[in-house]
Amino acid sequence: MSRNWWIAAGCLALVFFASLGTYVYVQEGKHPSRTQSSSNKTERDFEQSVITSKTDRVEDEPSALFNDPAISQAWGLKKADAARAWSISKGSKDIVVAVIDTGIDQKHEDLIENLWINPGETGLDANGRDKASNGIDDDGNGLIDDVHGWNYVSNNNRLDDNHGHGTHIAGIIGAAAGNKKGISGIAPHVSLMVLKYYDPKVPGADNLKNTVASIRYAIKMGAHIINYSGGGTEFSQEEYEAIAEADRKGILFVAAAGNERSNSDQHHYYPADYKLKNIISVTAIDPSTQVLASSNYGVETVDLAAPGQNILSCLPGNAYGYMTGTSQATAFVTGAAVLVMAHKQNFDPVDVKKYILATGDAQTELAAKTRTSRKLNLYKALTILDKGVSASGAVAVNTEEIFAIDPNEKRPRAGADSTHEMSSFGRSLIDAMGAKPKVDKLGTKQNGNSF
Ligand SMILES: [Ca+2]
Ligand SMILES: [Ca+2]
Ligand SMILES: [Ca+2]
Repeated sequence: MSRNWWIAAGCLALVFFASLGTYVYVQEGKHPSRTQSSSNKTERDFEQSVITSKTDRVEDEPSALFNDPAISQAWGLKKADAARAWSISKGSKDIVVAVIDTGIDQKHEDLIENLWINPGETGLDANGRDKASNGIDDDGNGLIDDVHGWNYVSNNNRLDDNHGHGTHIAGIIGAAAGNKKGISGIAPHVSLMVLKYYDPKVPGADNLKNTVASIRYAIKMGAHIINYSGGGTEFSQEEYEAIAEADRKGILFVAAAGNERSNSDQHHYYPADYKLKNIISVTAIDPSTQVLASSNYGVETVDLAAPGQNILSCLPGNAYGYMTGTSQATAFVTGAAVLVMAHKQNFDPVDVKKYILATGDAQTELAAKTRTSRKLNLYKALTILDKGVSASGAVAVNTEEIFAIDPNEKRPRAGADSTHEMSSFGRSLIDAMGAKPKVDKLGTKQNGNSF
């Protein structure tokens, strides 16, 4: 072999590896976004909520109900009538919510007491060592020391949140109340199972595959509700089947409608748009009940609206801050589902879904944006339940009962501003309820924007 041949071969190899290096670098630098490529069927991404401000302290404004200093800054809690709801239910540690997201700050002062604890990885093993850290898969589920959940990005039990999104979502659902720290979650009594499918520091991970694995874990390990504040435009048979399995196991799946600024009836967004009866698709509203310009909408595909603009919640490092998007709205509805499930045990997820949708406040602003024309109302979800549902969880035979107005609420006076009221349901909700309520029973009194 001639010397020239070796030189030529060496140059060729150099060019090849240099190109490969550039390719790998570009792949690693690429932020996963389903909008960039419709040909990549493996993409799932958390909603791009933006931290609009961040602080390690929160203003000291004690609440009459809870002593959490920042509670009065939470417009969404007021909008959803949380204070009155909490007089009925604050949730239950028995309700396990799987938060499939970017991880969590496990040491956050307002979250640490509400982390789910895997009973099979807790306590002492035969050698007197802590099962949570003994390096052994004590419960035989194939994962070592999965005490609070699992990191499917790095395939270990380290759940650190390198983005902030997952910690923020967890706080909205279940930050501790009455601890003189931070905020209160919608369901301050809850167990948060943490399943990490995305990490900005680990590029190239298969978000969809990690999502499906997370859903499977939640099913296997006994979650009651799955919160998924993310999605993508590609249908995935594996993801669909995992959520269908969750449905068969009685697990509610609350999904973000997405921040694509688009009509989901025309441009589907998954998993929110899978036609499965255990999924609630949630869009986001601002304090004036307008759906955010960034939020997806759809009178066929988006079920309900909930607060999603400038929502105060937890951030990594014992911090707090504001984020905006359908992710935040989704967490509100998940919190509501915890309250309903804790208040009425043995409820199946489809019942919980029906009640949360049916008891929302009907608003004209939402008629062209959602299936129900409604926004979340925590208090009504709990009080109307009391009137129409038996302790066994059987749904009231008379659906009018479900829609009945809370007798403690004042009706709007004649001549009062009623522009925010809806006089009838959208047809699709009636279909969803499986019965046709009388329209004249449905005039729902609104406090609207008076908070
Ligand atoms: Ca294990
Ligand atoms: Ca162990
Ligand atoms: Ca708190």
